[in-house]
Amino acid sequence: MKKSLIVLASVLTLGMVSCNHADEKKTCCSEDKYSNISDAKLDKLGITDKNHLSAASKRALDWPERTNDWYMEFEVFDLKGDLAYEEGVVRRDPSAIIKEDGKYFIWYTRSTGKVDGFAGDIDNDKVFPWDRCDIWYATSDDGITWKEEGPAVKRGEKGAYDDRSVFTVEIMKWEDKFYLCYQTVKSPYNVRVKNQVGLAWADSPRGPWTKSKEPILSPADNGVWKGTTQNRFLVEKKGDFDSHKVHDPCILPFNGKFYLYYKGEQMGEEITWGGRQIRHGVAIADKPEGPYVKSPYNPISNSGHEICVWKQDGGIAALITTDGPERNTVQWSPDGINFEIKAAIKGAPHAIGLNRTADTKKHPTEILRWGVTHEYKNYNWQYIRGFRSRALKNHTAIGESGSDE
Ligand code: AAL
Repeated sequence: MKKSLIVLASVLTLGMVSCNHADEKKTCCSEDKYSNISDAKLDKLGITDKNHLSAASKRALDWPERTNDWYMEFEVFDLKGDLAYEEGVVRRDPSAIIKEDGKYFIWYTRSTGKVDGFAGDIDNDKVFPWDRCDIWYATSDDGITWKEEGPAVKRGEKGAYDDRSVFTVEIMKWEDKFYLCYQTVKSPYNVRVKNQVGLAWADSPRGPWTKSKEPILSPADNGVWKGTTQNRFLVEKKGDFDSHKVHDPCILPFNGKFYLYYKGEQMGEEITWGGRQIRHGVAIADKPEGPYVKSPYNPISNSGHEICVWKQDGGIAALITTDGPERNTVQWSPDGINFEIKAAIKGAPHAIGLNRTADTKKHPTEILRWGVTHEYKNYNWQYIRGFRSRALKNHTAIGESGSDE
């Protein structure tokens, strides 16, 4: 009996010893990667004791080295003329700004009338602010006072893929031709309706515009709804990140091809630890009119909302706003596909229309120094506003020396 107790005790002790060793080893090895931190890095991050690193300090040590070249802060302001706020009219989701014959041009979503929602008669009601819209355009001499010029692209005939609404437009100029890409919805506009992307082209920014006979981009078809109730959260299978809607299209000529960036909405969308499950994708074509082939690397973002992309330093830069854990970051990729975070910002205006006339060689965020955005007065009425941004290098008090750019 005594003997067996001794054996048991030794087994337990040995076990404890080996457990302790395992624990020690675990602690020692996970700390290993932080053991060679330079004093300069500790000093920069303000870390008190490298032998007692908090989880947050470890994350800070894991961050890649970054300059503050991509950091900026924004302010928004009212525009004048026809784009000043007007109750009863929805003007939203403006395109980028281009300059032709000495005038700035923008295109945008326009509709009138209040929002009824989905509870009533969807065949006659207006279900969203962007329902029953056409694409209009406006011009300006100074980017502040705008003249509304009229419709550019209207909804299609009954039965066409764009018969219910055309909205959220972007502009591209390529070899003296102008291309508008935009979202389309076909009636009936219920909560499960798929949204597609259409394209129109013209020889002048004032039109006339020729529309593509078919959409140039459609949602993935590998999601399966559960039942027939109009509920977009009920699914048998969610499918790809863009199984429900392809939105916010923007085409950039890049590396001899045409990169169509877009926002995907997924069937059975969830609220995650970063908010709405929204991600971006890209589809690539040899010609502006397509055919566009979705990249096998999609989704190329894990966050974001309206697409805001531009060519920068030989690659593509993106402003990621609104949804997801990486919202409010500026990102850049050398190949238009693999994006890394360059800056985390306080927030940014939504649905930005970039200033495509900017000299992007001046600064990585020069294209965002000014532009257009939209704002909700309330759910019925949205209007287009201007924004400015500034790069920020110092945080100084009034009268303190040191200045911002
Ligand atoms: C926008 C865009 C798309 C959505 C809606 C209108 O800002 O993301 O266009 O459909 O909101």
